[in-house]
Amino acid sequence: MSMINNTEFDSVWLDVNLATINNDDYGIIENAAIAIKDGKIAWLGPRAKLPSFDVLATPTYQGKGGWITPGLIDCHSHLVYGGNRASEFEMRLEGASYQDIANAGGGIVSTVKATRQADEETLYVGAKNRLNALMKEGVTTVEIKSGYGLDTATEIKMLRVARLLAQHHPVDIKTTFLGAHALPPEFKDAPEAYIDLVCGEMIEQVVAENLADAVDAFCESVGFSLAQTKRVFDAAQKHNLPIKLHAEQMSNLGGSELAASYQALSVDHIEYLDEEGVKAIAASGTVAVVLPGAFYFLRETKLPPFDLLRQYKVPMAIATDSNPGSSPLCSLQLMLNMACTLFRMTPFEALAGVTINAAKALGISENVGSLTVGKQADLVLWDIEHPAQLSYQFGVNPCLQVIKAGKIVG
Ligand code: DI6
Ligand code: FE
Repeated sequence: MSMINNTEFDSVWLDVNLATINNDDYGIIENAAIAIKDGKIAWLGPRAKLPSFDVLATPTYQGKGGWITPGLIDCHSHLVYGGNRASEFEMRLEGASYQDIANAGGGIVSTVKATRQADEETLYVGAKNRLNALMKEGVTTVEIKSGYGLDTATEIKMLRVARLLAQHHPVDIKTTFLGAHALPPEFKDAPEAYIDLVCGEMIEQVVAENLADAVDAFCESVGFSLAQTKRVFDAAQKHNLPIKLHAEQMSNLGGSELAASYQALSVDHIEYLDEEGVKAIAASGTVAVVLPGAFYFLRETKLPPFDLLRQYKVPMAIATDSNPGSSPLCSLQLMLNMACTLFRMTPFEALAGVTINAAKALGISENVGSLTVGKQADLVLWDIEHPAQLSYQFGVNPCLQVIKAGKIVG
């Protein structure tokens, strides 16, 4: 606990317990208080040590013995898209695989068609509903990728919608340019020419309008090769954008090692990551983002290499991957539960995975992701008796209050 040099606070929460997520554990402070000034955490610690402040002038809230955690961070989503893929879901239940459908011209490409057709308003309304579902569960920061446009105009349209969502909601949105998500039909036999477009006109326009905070690619047999992915990374580097990668989801192409050599913020999915890959991302400080929703929805059976990730002390984050094809869901609380039930992560690993490590995966851990004096006051007050409860139960939303940059927003 520490203290800023004056005791003028904008607001104070009393009668709370804190899970600060600052250490290798929950960082629990029971019978605590937390004070906010200028949208930042100004003081936190045991209630008995709270400095005296002007009680009459300062809004003071009673947490009634609830728990405050950092605001949750969904560090990998595809919230903006047109249409839905329920019919493909039916096809998969009749025996077709995700790859079969993609190879037959469905999959990502079918969402591309719907996204190209949708106007900005339609995309905005669809994404807003999904964003609101996340926010109701205590999410205060969301990453949103493009990648269902696959032409310059539609990629730009998606990213503009993502930026617009941020303007109208009390949430921070980090945008990621994912032009190299799939090969669009018009480039069916010309993948290199498509990569030329991604690395040229597309990224240039995205950068010119300041629409992306990072660049991502899908390195996979149904996506792009290692060499093509490298070209995208070089373009990102040229424009000073950090990189992320969909890697080792269905096979091991060595994408994670390549990403590590570019100091990637994160590699995501990683079911097929091997020890060499784990060593590489450990050395580069890259976060392993695991996506239990996609694992569940595609009925995968191969688990990401958790023992190796732990052994090499790779930070692990968890996200929804919310998208119409492989993870059509908008609940980070469900991801906490699935991370534990399907991935056997501990409830603490799960909570760190949607707070401090998710912040690292977005390059914003200096500012959010833990309860730390000086960080932005993104907080959630929960009606729970212990933070493990956030992973344990699902379907009863225990979120009592959401505080974004010091303001109560939900
Ligand atoms: N991996 C995924 O799981 C999503 N994208 C990706 O690169 C799936 C996207 C989709 O099927 O629409
Ligand atoms: Fe994804």
